[in-house]
Amino acid sequence: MRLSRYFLPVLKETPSEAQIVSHRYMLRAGMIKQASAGIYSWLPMGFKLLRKLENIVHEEQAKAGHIAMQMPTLQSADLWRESGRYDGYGEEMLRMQDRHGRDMLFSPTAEEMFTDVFRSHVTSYKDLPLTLYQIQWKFRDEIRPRFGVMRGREFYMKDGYTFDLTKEDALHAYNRHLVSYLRTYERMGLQAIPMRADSGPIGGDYTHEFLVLAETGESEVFYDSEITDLSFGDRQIDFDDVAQCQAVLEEFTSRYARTDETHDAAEFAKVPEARQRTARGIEVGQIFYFGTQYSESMGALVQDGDGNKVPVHMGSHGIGVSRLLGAIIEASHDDKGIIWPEGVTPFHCGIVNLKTGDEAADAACEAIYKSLSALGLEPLYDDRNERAGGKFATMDLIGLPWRITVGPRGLKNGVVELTSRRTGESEEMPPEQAIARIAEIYGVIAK
Ligand code: 5CA
Repeated sequence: MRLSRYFLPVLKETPSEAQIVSHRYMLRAGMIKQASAGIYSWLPMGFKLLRKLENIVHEEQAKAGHIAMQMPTLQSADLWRESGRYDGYGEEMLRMQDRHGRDMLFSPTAEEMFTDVFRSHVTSYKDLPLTLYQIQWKFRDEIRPRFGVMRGREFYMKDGYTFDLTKEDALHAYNRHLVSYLRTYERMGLQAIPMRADSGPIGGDYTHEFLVLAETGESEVFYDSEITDLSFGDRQIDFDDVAQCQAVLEEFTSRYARTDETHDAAEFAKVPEARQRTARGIEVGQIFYFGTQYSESMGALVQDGDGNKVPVHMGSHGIGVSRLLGAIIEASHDDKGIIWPEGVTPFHCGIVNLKTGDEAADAACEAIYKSLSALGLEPLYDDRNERAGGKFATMDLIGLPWRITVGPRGLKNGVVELTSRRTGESEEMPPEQAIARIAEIYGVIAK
């Protein structure tokens, strides 16, 4: 993409309504624009990033054997009356009527819709296990939307629903989700710690929230510092292997890690004092096994091996996709702007032309741009006729991890400059070498 032809409405001033760094940078970098409280228009770069995160989620879900589909955002109230949740959901549910006076709502989550699809089409245990999921806009009329996409009213969520014959199978589905989520967050450059969560009125021990540590997080968290040494890395997982998934779950959940909702001071005191940590965290996902609550109230029954009709065991598993963008920025920025991890960056590499109009500089930038594009990478070429300082400030703000700077003086010596956004370190080298380095970083073969 050539910046002169892109739509990147960068703001010079820091918007006064933004209280936290991710909100400020998302507005300043032209990623989002508030449409009304807690509702945002996703401008091209924000939209591109949302798609990147969504793709990572889809890829990791596919590896775990989960099946994508899509539900409508507007749903009939009748289904929610069946499950008993329509009246109880309260003011967070946005309710409306259609022209025939029928009660409708904008989906805040989708247990009912998925249970309804399931009961309409699945009748036998032979079709289990089954995990269906979607990535779809949700609406919750939050009383205090704030911090930009962190606590929106409209937000983008991956929500998955598991259907199993037995509790044991359903717990494997739970473990599988935990493992798959760990991989998903790591690919986004995040450490998200599974913490014992509050299961609310339904009860049970089987719910974890995933929290990214950040000063601006909304939850207070308590944990054993050993947890932050764990990393999933590139280990190979067979998602059908019950013992393997269970072992990963135990590895990542056996140490003390809880939010203020489930914090138990007496238990925490058992952690050696030097390892006790109190911090703040951003909740980027939750997994939940809830048994047969919905399948019983909505009649989602299957025939078991003995010919009896039994309610299926269910779980629901969510990732806050739009919130994740804010969380990544909170975890990865400096005072000049965002620093995208390579796995999610909107463009792989920036190209800054220090002297647009200079024949040699224009030609060199053009050649680098074409070579990177030919490798299947997406460079962002700042070809505007602007001061170098302004170009650098924009690149730093939007946070591309790598930048190639091209100017007439360097070209006389046959070199361009390759700069890491994270370390700020620059190195001079011939253009071909800079291209090869970028190709290597992103794991493509430079021709
Ligand atoms: N049905 C279950 C799981 S599928 C569910 O709705 N879980 S949830 O309420 O925990 O939401 C899942 C994730 O969505 C949360 O972990 C959080 O990351 C994100 N989320 C929830 N509310 C908001 C909001 N108002 N703004 C942005 N993200 C949100």
